[in-house]
Amino acid sequence: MPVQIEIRDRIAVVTIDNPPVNAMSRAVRQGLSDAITQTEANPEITAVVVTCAGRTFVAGADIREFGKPPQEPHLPDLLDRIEGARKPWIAAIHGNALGGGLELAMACRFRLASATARLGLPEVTLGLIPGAGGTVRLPRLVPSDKALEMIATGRPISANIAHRVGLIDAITSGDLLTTALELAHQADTVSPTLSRPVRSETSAGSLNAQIANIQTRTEGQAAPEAAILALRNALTLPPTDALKKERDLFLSLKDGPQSGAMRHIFFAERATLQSIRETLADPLPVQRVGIVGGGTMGAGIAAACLLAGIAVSLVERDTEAARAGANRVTAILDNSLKRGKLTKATHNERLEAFHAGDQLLSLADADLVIEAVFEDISVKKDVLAQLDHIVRPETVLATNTSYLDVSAIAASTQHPERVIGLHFFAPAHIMKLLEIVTPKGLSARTLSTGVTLAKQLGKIPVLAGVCDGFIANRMMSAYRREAEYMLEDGALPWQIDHAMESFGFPMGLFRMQDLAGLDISWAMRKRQAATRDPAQRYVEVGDLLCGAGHFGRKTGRGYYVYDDVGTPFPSLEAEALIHAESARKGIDRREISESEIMDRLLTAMQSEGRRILDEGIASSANDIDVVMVNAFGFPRWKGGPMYCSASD
Ligand code: T1G
Repeated sequence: MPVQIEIRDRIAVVTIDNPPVNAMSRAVRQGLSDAITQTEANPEITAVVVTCAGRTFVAGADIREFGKPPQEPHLPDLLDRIEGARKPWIAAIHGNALGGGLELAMACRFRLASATARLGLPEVTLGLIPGAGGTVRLPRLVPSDKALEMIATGRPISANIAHRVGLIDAITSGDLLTTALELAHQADTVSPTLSRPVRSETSAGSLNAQIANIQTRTEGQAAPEAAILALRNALTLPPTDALKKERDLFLSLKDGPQSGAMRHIFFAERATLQSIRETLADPLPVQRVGIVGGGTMGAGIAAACLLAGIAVSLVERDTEAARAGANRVTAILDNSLKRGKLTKATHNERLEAFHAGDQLLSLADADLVIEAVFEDISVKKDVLAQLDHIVRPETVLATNTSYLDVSAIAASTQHPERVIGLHFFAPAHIMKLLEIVTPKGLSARTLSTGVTLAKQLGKIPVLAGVCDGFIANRMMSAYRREAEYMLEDGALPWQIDHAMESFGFPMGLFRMQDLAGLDISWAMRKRQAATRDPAQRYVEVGDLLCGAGHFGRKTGRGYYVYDDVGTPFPSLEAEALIHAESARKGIDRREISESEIMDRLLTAMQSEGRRILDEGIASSANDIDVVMVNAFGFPRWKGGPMYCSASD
């Protein structure tokens, strides 16, 4: 039974036990319904404490039920019964109280949380809004600007902040249930949430400014707009009217395309290891990671490991480079401290676990070493050849290459079975995607160690076979090629970028290339020149820009020109060059609509995605969607290129 009742000293303790996250499934809702009936009918009981077994309070409705017709008892009705119960309910929260879980807690008379608990309404990240009273109860407990932020962004808050703003009534560092039982007798003194007035500290002006900011940042997304409307209703309408409108908004979003797409990505991000779950061997425990190369990537990877509590030894070619690398790493940790992501004590502890130097020998005791040196296969092979003689036989050797042949790199070492590709995305301590590239001969233990490290770092691991660009950069090359064809056919960079940004990409392709540096893809094209199919159409615009020294933002000029604060403006020189290339190739330029631009880009992504699947480079179409959403900002509310084609 997912809901148990136990009576202690006239207090009913209702425990929800539905692993792994105590999702509010139908069985749990039925169990709670029975608990309400029983506790109300028992004259011995004076109050009820609702708590959860396992690692967390209720983490929300059971998202897996959303694709099916809603089943009774419906959560809103259940929570109304709890709020109206004669015996006051007390929520004892640990772990995460999210979505329907926080809504349950807000329907209770009193909320107690452990100091490490987190509370939030993340429904917008699933293309939804709270559907069980969350938008109506929250502004009665916290100021409306905090309510708006929580509902419209989905970002959870800590127990400390929740206590400070009034979302919870008490925090405990002691035993949660014991404290809840002690406080249960106070619960009767607190009025039911819906009977309270909305908190009105926030002025209409600042709320409207906050709303405008949210609308700008979430343009094209239905859920944040609905969240704003639901909150406005909560602030202006009687609770019962606001609740009805909230439920209608929730149901319309739940059956809408954007929520379907976002739920697809939610589960796809958690299923990327589906194909190897049964075959994962015991991983090598990773307590200390060695990193060779302290540039942007090496330092970012070092910071990611330190932030995850893993000790790091970073090695550069000389002391000056080692110091520069160390400074990059400490700057990231200092920023995490400043942003409250680290306490001072943890910050110091992480710095103590970090060493930088110029001796590869210092990596002798590393459990896993990642090379993040210059993207040249001979340089990488040389580093791994030296490490072969320095590290322990079982130590895993990883390359961070973004497109080079990992099998060839592995084959150049004495123990290829322990070599793996770990392709991080810049900035490595922030980007969640990690491509795990699996060369020939990889041992099960090496793969399992790489996967376990990815999870320790809080990354989304996606398995990729060895090919030029693995999944991410190969997909990018495909739609970049199509975009460049359109430049010759009649479109201009800013038109293509606008089409992509209107579709939902945070930044268009040409602006992104200018930002990354046009010389990076130029180097790749020069490397591929010898093996390029001469029959394949080739666009020289990028090469000509680079040939003129225009590498994008870093040189002040690329497809765009940049003012001294980095604002991009269409480059007339690039436009003239594009027109000249069309003329040189005898192409009659024509208008290309934004819908055609997106159709051609999506088709290029889908065709390359199907080739990647046919070649076994990706395990599933879902993995390709996860890569595109997490590497290049494909809009989550569109689900990814493969999802788009499936739902067309
Ligand atoms: N429903 C069903 N399954 C869920 C789930 C949920 N809400 N949350 C997690 N899982 C599964 C997940 O798929 C995975 O399954 C396993 O649990 C562990 O998850 C009515 C309408 C809670 C922070 O959006 O954010 O309430 O892969 O790997 O890293 O108004 O899970 O093992 O088979 O993520 O420790 C609102 C979603 C729902 C929270 C834990 N709630 N979950 O992270 O574990 S809508 C959410 C999370 C709602 C109400 C509305 C995270 C987590 P498997 P995990 P984790």
